[in-house]
Parts: sequence; C-alpha cells; structure tokens
Amino acid sequence: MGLNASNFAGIRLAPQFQNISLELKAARLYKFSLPFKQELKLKHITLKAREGLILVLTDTAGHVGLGEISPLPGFSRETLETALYKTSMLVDRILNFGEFTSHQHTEGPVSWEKRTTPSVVHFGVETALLSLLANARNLSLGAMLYGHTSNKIPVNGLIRSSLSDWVPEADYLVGEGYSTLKIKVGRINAILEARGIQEIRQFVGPDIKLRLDANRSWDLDTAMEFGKAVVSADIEYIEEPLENPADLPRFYDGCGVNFAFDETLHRITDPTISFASYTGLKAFVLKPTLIGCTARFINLVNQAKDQNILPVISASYESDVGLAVLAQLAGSITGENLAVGLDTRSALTAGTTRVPASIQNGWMPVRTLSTQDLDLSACELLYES
Ligand code: OSB
Ligand code: MG
Repeated sequence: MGLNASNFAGIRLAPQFQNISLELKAARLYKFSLPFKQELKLKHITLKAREGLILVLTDTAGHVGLGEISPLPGFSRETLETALYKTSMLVDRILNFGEFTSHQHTEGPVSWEKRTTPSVVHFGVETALLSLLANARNLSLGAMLYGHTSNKIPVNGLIRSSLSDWVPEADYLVGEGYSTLKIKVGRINAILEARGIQEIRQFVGPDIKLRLDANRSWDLDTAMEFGKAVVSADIEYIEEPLENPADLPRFYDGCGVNFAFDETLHRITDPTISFASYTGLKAFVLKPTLIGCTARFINLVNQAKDQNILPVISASYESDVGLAVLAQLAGSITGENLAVGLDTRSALTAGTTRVPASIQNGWMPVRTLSTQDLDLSACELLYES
C-alpha cells in the first residue's frame, strides 16, 4: 500500500522532504517487560517493571521504522491491553487499506464529534512511520522534520531519592558531568525539603542549574512557603507545584520562583488556549508519550518558542527505542542549548537495544536505530502482518 507523506500525520516535513511516499510491507509488534532496579514510586502508583510495545515497520525496499508504545500506569489513559488492541487495529488499517488516521490535530476549535482523544498509540505509530521515512533517507527523525540536528543533547540528572540522600546524589551526578539537576519534591514536609534544596545549592555552587518537580503536591499556602524558602537558591523552575494550576500566577507573585507545566499539558483539550496570562511560566515539560499526538506536541513546541517558554522534551520511562526517538526530536528542537528530561534509562535493569541509551558527561548521543541495533530477545512477539 502507498501513503503520500507531504503532510504527514498533520506534520509538515522539512521542505526538501515533502512529497515523499511510502510503500509499507510488514509490521511486527513486540511486548517487553523490563524490571526497575528499585520499585519506581510515582504519584499514584508504584511500579516493579516497565511494560510496553515495540512496533517494527518495514517497507518494500527493506527500510525499517521503529516506534514505542508504552502507556505509563497512573499517567496514560490506556492500559497495555487497550494500547495493544488500538495499535493492531491502526496498523491493520494502514497495511491493508493504506489508510492512516492519525490523531486529528487541528489548531482551531473543533466540534466534539470531530475531536479524537490523542493516545500513546498515535505517538508510537506516527513516530514509527516517520522513522521509516527518515531511515530511508539516512536521517534522524528530527533532521527530517526540521532540516538540522545536533549529535548530542544535554540531560538533567534526576534525583528521586529520599531527602537524606540528596546531597550525596547531587555530588555523584555533578561528578558524572551533569550541569543541570532535577529534584523531586513534595513528598515530605515542605520546609524540610526547602532546607535540603538550599543544602544542594551550597554544595554544588552557583554554576549548576537546579530544577524541581512537585507533581501537584501542594496547596497554594504550602507552595508559597516552600517557594519563599528556596527563592534565594536560584531555582530555574519548579514543575507543577500546585494541586490547582489555576493559582500558579498567585504562586509566582507570592514567592518569585518560576514554574513549569507538565501534567497540565496532558489535559488541555482546547489547542487555542493562550498561556500569556501566566507570568512566571518558564518551561513546558513536554512528554510526547503522554501528550500522545506528534502534531500537538510540535504545536506546543512552537507555542513555547513563540512565547519565550523553554520546551523541555522529557521521557516517561520509555525503553531505549522510545528514548532514541525522543533524543532525535530534542536534537533538532533544542539541540545543545537546553538540558532535556531523558535521564530515566538508568532506573531500568535492561532494555530493548543491544547498546543502552547512554549518557556520558551529562550528554546523550542522538542516535538512529536499525533492526541490527534491537535486542528483543526478552520480548514476546504479539502481532505480525
Ligand atoms: O513527574 O516529571 C515527572 C517521568 C514520568 C512521569 C512523570 C515524571 C517523569 C520524569 C521524567 O520526571 C524525567 C525528567 O523530566 O527529567
Ligand atoms: Mg513533572
């Protein structure tokens, strides 16, 4: 079957790559389950292992496109079973009828009948197809969309340990070469945590950037109390300090600490929404897996860039295949200039490629993957067509 790809999945490719077509031949879908080194405690759930799907698409010339579909329990709407069902339906339609119904992203208001909910499945299938087009041209995904890419990207070192380990962990990460750290807060008493952040700042000195993430843990008063206690520690931003994000401008007015949206961006149904009224808004933490639609993700990147907001591309504990896609996007969107949130692979005991997605001196190489790079030995083949 053939797909014409000039305006692919609602995304414009770089001018030189428009009007390309695609002759798909086969699809395989694998399931993986990768244990975490330690149970991963997220806001609403604790996970022992990361589960997900790897989609391998092949065209008639033998090029391959890889995508990952890994719903994150507690964050994604879909279970793995639903994702598997939706993926096999979508891939069947593409292979058998040449019909690709991507998520219908539009930048204007849409009636309810026309609105589809973006899904982890859309992002995985869209990026598998885009990777195939890119691989056929020996390019990264990002280079095909934007016409340029860096070959490495800086990463924020992630601190998720308990308070007593923050300083040793910061010491370790700075020693490893990270120059931006992200610390998870909002877990125990806010004042004790604020003191811990001040200790990290004193320990690492003024040249390391500090980002915080509270995952909507606080009411306005607690958040402001925390904010006032850390403002002198020069915080780049704090992600989602408030249970109710509508109060964020009051948080900023009250303490002067810049904030970032993360969870809020997964729930926006009106793509025309303006962020101009949010003074103190410093960054969008963009998790394409959870936004679930490539076109909307790119639209959010553009909105951020237009409004001087940092687009921080971030992971949701994907395996190596998903991380490679995210690194390729980041290589073209923010390149060497902005630390991204891709320090999640070290939480897993194993992966889906022979060589894991590695970070050296705080930098992740931007790499493209082919079939030879895959290690699906521990995976189960669930679908083939
Ligand atoms: O709260 O930002 C979060 C990963 C999965 C789900 C939620 C979050 C995360 C991360 C990713 O922290 C890593 C990062 O942003 O640096
Ligand atoms: Mg966050």
